[in-house]
Amino acid sequence: MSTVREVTYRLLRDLHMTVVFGNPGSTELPFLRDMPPDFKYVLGLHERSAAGMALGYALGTGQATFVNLHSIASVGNGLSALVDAYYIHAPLVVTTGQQDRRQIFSEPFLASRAVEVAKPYVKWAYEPLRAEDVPAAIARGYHLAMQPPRGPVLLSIPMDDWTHACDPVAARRVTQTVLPDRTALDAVVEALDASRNPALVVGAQIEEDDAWQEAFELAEHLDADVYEQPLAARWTFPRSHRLFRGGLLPAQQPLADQLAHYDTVVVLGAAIFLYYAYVPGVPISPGSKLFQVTNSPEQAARALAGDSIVGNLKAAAAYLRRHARQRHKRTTSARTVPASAPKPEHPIPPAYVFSVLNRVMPRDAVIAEECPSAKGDLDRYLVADVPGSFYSVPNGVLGFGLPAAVGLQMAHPERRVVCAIGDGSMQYSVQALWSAVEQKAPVIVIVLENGDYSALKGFSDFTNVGRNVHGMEIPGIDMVRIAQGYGMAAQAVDRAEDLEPVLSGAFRSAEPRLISVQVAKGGQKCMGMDQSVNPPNYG
Ligand SMILES: Cc1ncc(C[n+]2csc(CCOP(=O)(O)OP(=O)(O)O)c2C)c(N)n1
Repeated sequence: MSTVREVTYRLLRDLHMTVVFGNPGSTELPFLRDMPPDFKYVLGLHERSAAGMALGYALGTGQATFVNLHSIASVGNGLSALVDAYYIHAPLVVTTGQQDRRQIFSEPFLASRAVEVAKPYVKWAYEPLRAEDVPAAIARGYHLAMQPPRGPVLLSIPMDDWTHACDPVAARRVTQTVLPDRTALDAVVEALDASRNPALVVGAQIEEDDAWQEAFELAEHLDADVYEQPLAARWTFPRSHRLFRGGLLPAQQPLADQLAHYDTVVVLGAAIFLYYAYVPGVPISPGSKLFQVTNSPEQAARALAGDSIVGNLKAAAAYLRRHARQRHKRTTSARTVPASAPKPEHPIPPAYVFSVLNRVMPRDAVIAEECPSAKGDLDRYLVADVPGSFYSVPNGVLGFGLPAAVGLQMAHPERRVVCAIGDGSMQYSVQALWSAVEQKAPVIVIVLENGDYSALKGFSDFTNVGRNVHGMEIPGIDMVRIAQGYGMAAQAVDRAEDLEPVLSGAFRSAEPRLISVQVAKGGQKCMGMDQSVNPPNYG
């Protein structure tokens, strides 16, 4: 009879989870020993980086990714990656070692309560009651992780389980497409047919449900203006398209004002709505009919307004396109990058960095973004028109960008991944630089070095907290030497005229590279908002 370990490796192979991202400890060694040669182990030097790379890999491949973390450190160090995976709907099957069952009662060294800690941020957290249930639990976790809304699951596995005898577990097929209610969609069709000026809001789930083409065709069929959800974790509509109107602001009244002009608004695959700073108001103005199509029953239940339809985005968008009346094409011209190109000043404005990057990067480049105060500049100057081009922090927890970029690059060897990241953000998962080198993942890391936490200063200004706050400066970090210390080629740029040749050189090279650009401090606006939107006063 086979062992739990043997059955598990067979199952992982059958489920196509042969890349294992992890950081090992004594409680994981009985699983990790003698890994079959068709498996690949990707070492992260910290659980945040290991799980964060897995997250990028899962998003890039669209498949569940297997993660093996250490004991309670899985949720101690790795929890923020699980939080990211939960909010961005990344299918991760995370396993973590537990102490030996025969002594667990006495709470030995490395006893783990990971299951209890992880629960709010995973779709399922479980420690099997019997060793021989481990492979079946992994299969169950896989199917749950892959079922939209996708997300992480966590399994805690006692270290003595792997040698137990165990029956084989078949990799069953479980469907993942839940069709939306047609009668409910007919109500949306009716509203669209009666509408004078409809708008669509596109959200991250469009990529999750492989609905990019259907959403695009629906927008053209309706000739509707298209907005990106606030603080989009994924861009899901061609940025240069004539119907594209940019992102929604992440606060109640300003967002409602942006959409007030439309009599019908259909949100495809996003929350209603994702806010940041509290600005009192209404979710949607009384003159606009609001609908949401979402693959998440939970998101539908908590929407602040509108009628929600739960189900697959691809099917819903195709249905709406087939049944709603086609509208005449207005004469709107293609959206272009702002005509006034930013000037090459000193220190270099972030807007200038992104205008140059947009000029030199391949049109199918993948962007992993984590540059809080320069987010607006990136949004204005980078054009991405193909699916799977953009990923950003899903719930405000920094440390997402760099490991996600490495995982995305591993998933897309034929595309080039650029990580645009703040010098502060970089520190939360900096070890992923080493993994990029080890994996020969040619990610280009552009650090926006401004020596402070500009975004927090911007938030302080916006909310009238003022600037008398400790902990806002981070001088003296040498990103080039840190990258070189991890074995990555790196260079600094502090003159605007050097930027283009250095960036072009990075794209020509087939190696990972870090470019640290001395940029002007940001903080003029808070996620695109200034005092004109009536912010709260915490001063
Ligand atoms: C894990 C984590 N810790 C702290 C914060 C709070 N925070 C939000 S923005 C920010 C500043 C980030 O600095 P940097 O990456 O240099 O970007 P900048 O604000 O300068 O644009 C911080 C610390 C956070 N969001 N996540």
